[in-house]
Amino acid sequence: MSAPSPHDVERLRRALALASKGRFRVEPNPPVGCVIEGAGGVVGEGWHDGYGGAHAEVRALAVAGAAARGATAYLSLEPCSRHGKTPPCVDALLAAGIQRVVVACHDPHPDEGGRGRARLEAAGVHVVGPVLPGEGAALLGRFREALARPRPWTILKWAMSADGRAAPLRGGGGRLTGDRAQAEVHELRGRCDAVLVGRGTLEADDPLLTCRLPGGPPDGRSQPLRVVVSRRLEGLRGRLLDSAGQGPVLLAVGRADPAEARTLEARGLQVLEVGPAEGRVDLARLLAALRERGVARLLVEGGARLHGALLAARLADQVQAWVAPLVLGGQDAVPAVEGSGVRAVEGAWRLHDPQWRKVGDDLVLQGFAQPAPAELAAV
Ligand code: AOF
Ligand code: ZN
Repeated sequence: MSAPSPHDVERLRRALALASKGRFRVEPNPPVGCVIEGAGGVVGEGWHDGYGGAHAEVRALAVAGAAARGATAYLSLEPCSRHGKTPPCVDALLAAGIQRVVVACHDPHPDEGGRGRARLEAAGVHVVGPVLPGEGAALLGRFREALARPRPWTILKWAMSADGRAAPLRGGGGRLTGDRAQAEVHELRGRCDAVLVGRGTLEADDPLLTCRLPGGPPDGRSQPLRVVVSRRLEGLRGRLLDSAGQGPVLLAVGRADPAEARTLEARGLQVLEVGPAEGRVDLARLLAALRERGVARLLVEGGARLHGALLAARLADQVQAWVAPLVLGGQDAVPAVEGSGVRAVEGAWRLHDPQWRKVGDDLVLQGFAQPAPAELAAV
């Protein structure tokens, strides 16, 4: 019995709904959902809930336990067959004794190409699908686009007062959000391959940019590569530059004086010359260089000018904006985003699929900085 039934389609739609719970948490990975159903009904559900974390199948199988033996797995995406940051889901499905797998769509990753399906079938598992290729692929547009781009998935994160200010004075930092917000930001750092700030933020906030959750980064991940972007190396200082022992630090500059670079490298810091564009660091080249170094997910933590420049250059993919219940006011307060901005509301950079959440006393707004590829096609 392997043809899809209306019941199969219903379960797959549930897997697709579960997949979307991973939105904003897994990109550039695809969001994936899984439902496991035995003879008596659903025994486990799961979704990919964090970049670098367990895949949907593994989480659903953990809920199902022994009840997965002989059961059907409904997947929004064909299961992976290769070792990435986690072991192949095909192995987990086989080890659990799953007998039938129903998939919504293929995995467009060039290293997959139907291998997951072939391995399952070779082991005697019935594989059905792709049953909902259109609905499944609609969830994958951003993943497919990110695969094809020579830069990381780039998340801009800022915190601001209720009146949209990031700091009361230029060069004067200070934390606006509460402890729960802070913990979420540390988790986000731990789920990114690199964290980037501009020189101004280094000087104003003196950040360490490490993930300081009690157990360290989640899922046994390493500390992110911490990156400072500046026109020049001269005069760069701060706790970050003394913290190479806590994780890698990269100083990305337009031009690097060779003697200065050697001194900094002797302190365990990495130096990267990116080359200037009109007197500033070429941000597209910086992001491409980070991608070449294996950075697939990048968090940008300011400052306001860097955020403005990345938005204007369409180099941002996701925005996470925290709003604290504070008012800073004043002419000299620093806005969350600077740069040349837009001339009229009609030209504003829209955040797509916006999601608002309350975290402690703070609000967090997340959205995608670019329209979904399907929306683009419809234009
Ligand atoms: C699955 N289930 O839940 C997801 C899959 O880097 P990794 O190890 O997280 O692997 C990411 C790749 O795995 C991604 O490129 C895509 O091909 C697949 N995504 N596969 O079986 C999941 N998220
Ligand atoms: Zn997998």
